[in-house]
Amino acid sequence: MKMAALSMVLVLMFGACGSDEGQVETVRTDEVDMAAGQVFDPSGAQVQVGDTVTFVNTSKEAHTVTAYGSELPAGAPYFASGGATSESEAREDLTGGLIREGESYSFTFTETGTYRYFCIPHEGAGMKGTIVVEE
Ligand SMILES: [Cu+2]
Repeated sequence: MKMAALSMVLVLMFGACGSDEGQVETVRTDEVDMAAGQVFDPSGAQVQVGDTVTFVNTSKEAHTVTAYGSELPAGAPYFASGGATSESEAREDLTGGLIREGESYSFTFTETGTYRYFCIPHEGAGMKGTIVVEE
């Protein structure tokens, strides 16, 4: 009986830290901070379709919220701070999308699926995030 309980715990532990590429650890929240250290916090957020996610810059640096255009769920509109309508447009107009200290950007997700996004100036530093929109 004790052994069975122990294996159960091990299975749960391995399940939780599975390194599947498509596996994203998400937190149920509609607020994502652009935090010190050039990170989105939480990097994985989960909301329901129709929810508005607000990205708040709690750091001293300016950031962008820029969707990876090629990874949008089918039928989902493109989103980026500054209002660019494509990833290339956002990349070309970097300053237009900047969110400064204390400012925020909100987007309402009307299609279910997994959205990956990044911060243009800090993409190389790994400042990326995922929004999972559930039914
Ligand atoms: Cu950034």
